[in-house]
Amino acid sequence: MSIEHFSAKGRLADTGEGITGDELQLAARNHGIPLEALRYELTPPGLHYVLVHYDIPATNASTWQLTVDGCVEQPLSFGLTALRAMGRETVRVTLECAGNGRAGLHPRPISQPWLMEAVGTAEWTGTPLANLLRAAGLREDAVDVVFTGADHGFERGVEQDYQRGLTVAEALDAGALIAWEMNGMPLPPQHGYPLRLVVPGWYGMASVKWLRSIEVIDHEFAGYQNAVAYRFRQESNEDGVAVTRIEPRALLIPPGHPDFMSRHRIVAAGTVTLQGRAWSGWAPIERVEVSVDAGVSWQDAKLDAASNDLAWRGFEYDWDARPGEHVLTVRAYDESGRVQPIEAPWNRGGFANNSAQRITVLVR
Ligand SMILES: Nc1nc2c(c(=O)[nH]1)N[C@H]1C(S)=C(S)[C@@H](COP(=O)(O)O)O[C@H]1N2
Ligand SMILES: [Mo]
Repeated sequence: MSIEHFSAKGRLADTGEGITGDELQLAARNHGIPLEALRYELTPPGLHYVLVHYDIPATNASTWQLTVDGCVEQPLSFGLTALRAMGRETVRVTLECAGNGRAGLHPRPISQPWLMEAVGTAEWTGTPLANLLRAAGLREDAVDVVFTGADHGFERGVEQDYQRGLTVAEALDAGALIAWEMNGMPLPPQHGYPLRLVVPGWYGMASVKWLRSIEVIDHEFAGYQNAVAYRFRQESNEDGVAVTRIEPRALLIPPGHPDFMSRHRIVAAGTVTLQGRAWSGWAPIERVEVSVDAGVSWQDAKLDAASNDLAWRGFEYDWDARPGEHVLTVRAYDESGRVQPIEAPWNRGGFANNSAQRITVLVR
């Protein structure tokens, strides 16, 4: 029996097929932000979403080494103390998993079954990646930069360390950080202790956790997570298009109180201040619209002051809630002209499904 036996290829759920045991197993490991925690501008670490492809590796900060080598003038190796001497910045970043929204697609790609909660915002402290690359000195033949984590596993039969590549231009210009702190504390194990990459504006897969190696190569990186996994495709045999930056999305903090099983909301009649947060990895948020009649009519929400361009922005809207059943929905616009769709187009990996959130509310 071979490794491929376990998961030869990605599968789509059959019509009407409920969440499978494999999906439940992933969902129980990889948790989302409880939507009420959108109330915190900075997500408390335990409430930030988590996505780990394999296992959280055993790591040791006191002996940790990060190497920078390949097409560089001077290969370098850093322990944590030496890395801290390379400069320190703190950046507030909203991270979102590229698979967020996957479980809402029809047909449903079988994988981590996110609804819409795979998001969080943290302040990451570390050294700018560009500092390290400049210290090592990029050679003329440098094309891509490959980031390798300490975690190891198998995916569709392919054995691998978790690795992602960026082009040299992306690595220098994206504002990426090699972070050792999250919200002023050492990284928690599940978020990459002791070191991780954070690539602001990009879907989470780019932000390699448990970072142990940065290798500059003279060709396009063809590793599994770039060339096979994170690509927009309609058919499994297509090359597809790389998944990169975060599409705009707005989420409401669900108002009132939930019904335990359905999570439908029960709200007292009167003025209800709806609040939420909106973000985009392409450009700052420009506008958020709210609909309290299932998308028939839309009103502008009031935006909070922007904290910075890389983190979500708060919004609110006063709703005159009348007795009866209502469907609330929101959508975000960014300054690049991107608008959040009511129904995002389908793709086989279930990536970037930013279809507008719908919340059913019973007003009493
Ligand atoms: N080494 C390593 N880095 C990784 C992953 C992983 O499985 N291994 N998962 C990626 C994915 S798909 C996402 S969405 C983010 C999640 O980051 P978080 O768990 O800190 O929210 O980490 C990314 N970095
Ligand atoms: Mo992800």
